[in-house]
Amino acid sequence: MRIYILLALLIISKGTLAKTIQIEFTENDSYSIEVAYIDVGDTIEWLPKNKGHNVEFLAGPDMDALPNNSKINEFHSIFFKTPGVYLYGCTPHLNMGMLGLIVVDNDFHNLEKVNKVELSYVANSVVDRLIKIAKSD
Ligand SMILES: [Cu+2]
Repeated sequence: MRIYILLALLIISKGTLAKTIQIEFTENDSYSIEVAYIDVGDTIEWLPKNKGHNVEFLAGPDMDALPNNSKINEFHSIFFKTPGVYLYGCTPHLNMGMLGLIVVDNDFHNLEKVNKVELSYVANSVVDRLIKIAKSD
């Protein structure tokens, strides 16, 4: 009996275990993971492996309360508690296409708004590409 309870507890804790994903700033002015899939309760950490980059949120499920931006060359960590699609970029390079997408809980309800964020021609084409990847995975 005791072993079954232990097993059940193990399964429950494994199912709800929050994870942390690490994304690096690459030497090619990009993020090492362009499209990240996480669940509510997970954390993303951005590692300043290369200089001159940061994280600036451009869209999310709650446009009035976007996650915090980071300073250039700083480690950044965000805990995600709202399902939906998040778009972010590097402040000095986002119009060159240094952008990333995060999908929380496989929830695409705010995709239209993400797609409507006004950016440069190059950045918009990158957003289109990232959305295509996100929807096909
Ligand atoms: Cu950058």
